[in-house]
Amino acid sequence: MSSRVPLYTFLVTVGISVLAGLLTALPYYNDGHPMLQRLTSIAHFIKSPPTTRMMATGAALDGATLPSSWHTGSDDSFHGRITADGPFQPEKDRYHLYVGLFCPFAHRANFVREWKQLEALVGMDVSVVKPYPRGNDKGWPGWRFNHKDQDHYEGATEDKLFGSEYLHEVYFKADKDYKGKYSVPVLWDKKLGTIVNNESAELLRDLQTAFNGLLPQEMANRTLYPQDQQKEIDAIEPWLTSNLNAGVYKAGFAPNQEAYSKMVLGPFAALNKLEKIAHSHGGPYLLGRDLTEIDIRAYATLIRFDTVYHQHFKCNLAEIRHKYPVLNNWLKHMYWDHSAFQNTTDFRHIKENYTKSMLDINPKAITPVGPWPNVEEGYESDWSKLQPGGVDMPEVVELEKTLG
Ligand SMILES: *[C@@H]1O[C@H](CO)[C@@H](O)[C@H](O)[C@H]1NC(C)=O
Ligand SMILES: *[C@@H]1O[C@H](CO)[C@@H](O)[C@H](O)[C@H]1NC(C)=O
Ligand SMILES: *[C@@H]1O[C@H](CO)[C@@H](O)[C@H](O)[C@H]1NC(C)=O
Ligand SMILES: CC(=O)N[C@H]1CO[C@H](CO)[C@@H](O)[C@@H]1O
Repeated sequence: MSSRVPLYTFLVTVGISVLAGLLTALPYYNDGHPMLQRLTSIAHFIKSPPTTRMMATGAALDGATLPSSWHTGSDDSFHGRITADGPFQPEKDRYHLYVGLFCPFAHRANFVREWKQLEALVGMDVSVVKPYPRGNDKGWPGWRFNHKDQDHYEGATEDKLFGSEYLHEVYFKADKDYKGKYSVPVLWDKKLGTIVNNESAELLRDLQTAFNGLLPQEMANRTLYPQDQQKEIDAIEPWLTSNLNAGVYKAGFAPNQEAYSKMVLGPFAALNKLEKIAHSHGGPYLLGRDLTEIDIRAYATLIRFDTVYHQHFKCNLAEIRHKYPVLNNWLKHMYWDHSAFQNTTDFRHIKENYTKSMLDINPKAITPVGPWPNVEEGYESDWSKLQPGGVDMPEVVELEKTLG
């Protein structure tokens, strides 16, 4: 018995090494087939050093203990928060943001970065992926950076931290066993060498306060979630998210006529309601005198509405500019008079992502030139002169009554 154990161990070790060697080659042949993706994650797991594997289960790393809630769940997402009691502490020059300028969800985090001047004040730089190609229908190999081996795309950047070619390389640096999507935004911690968070709603809320201790008082005072408006913000967010922010995608990606005809109502029911809410508050922001999360969430979808969703996602019951005078007036003001909005808005990235990478929707990948202009000019600062508009289609009006 005692002489067989070493032989047995030897054979098992050789077996595993050969298997690991074979699997190592797999990522390079991965075409996104579910079976290959599983094998690829196994390969990443076997190749990963023990510390990386431990990280995923919440073990100690660099003296910091990562909570198990940080990176968990069936979708493998990251939910870390920057807080003084760690492990992700607010520090200068410690964090880096990855975004795509096309993405309305990444737009939220990038907006806060600009608005709170986190680049200048705490050294939070940004890397920007190209808007296309993303890869096959399973998302492999995913978003690319500007890279010496690739065509340069204006407004995209290199991976400023690692010089990666693909965003998936960043995800695998955080977790070699990563099985989720390679989505933006991603907040990276240079000190612990891992992803803090990739959830845009959490980043929108957290980034606006996370670094307040390091900011000048005037900047620290800026909040998108003011105490006296939290109740109203919390009441609006669920229907706004589901019917508008995600609603345009539900219409655009509807698999058949029946689903589309139903889903196209949601965005307009939400816009009808938002138009009235904005009007009742009297401007200049959607909820009155202060900029709030609702402005950021609405902006990210509305700035893409006439330019993309109206034609590409067939959300064509109305354009913002023709049927929603209050929202259109607000949108002009946000875009033309607030550089944190304008600086984070790039219409070429936006239009080309949708129209050049979704070949089932737009097989010839021809990008429509209009509408002209992308955003109208001429803000009316006296909101009492505005009459709220909307879509009066009976099905939309019925749905609107059920929101909130
Ligand atoms: C965060 O990552 C998970 C796993 O890939 C993904 O399902 C989720 O959609 C991501 N969040 C965002 C906002 O992209
Ligand atoms: C910041 O907010 C506090 C509390 O509202 C206020 O007292 C203070 O004057 C503000 N500081 C600046 C610089 O805006
Ligand atoms: C927007 O970009 C301009 C030009 O680069 C810059 O001067 C301005 O400070 C930026 N705005 C914000 C809010 O960062
Ligand atoms: C924000 C957004 O809609 N991004 C899209 C860009 O294009 C890819 C397809 O290649 C979509 O999957 C993304 O959702």
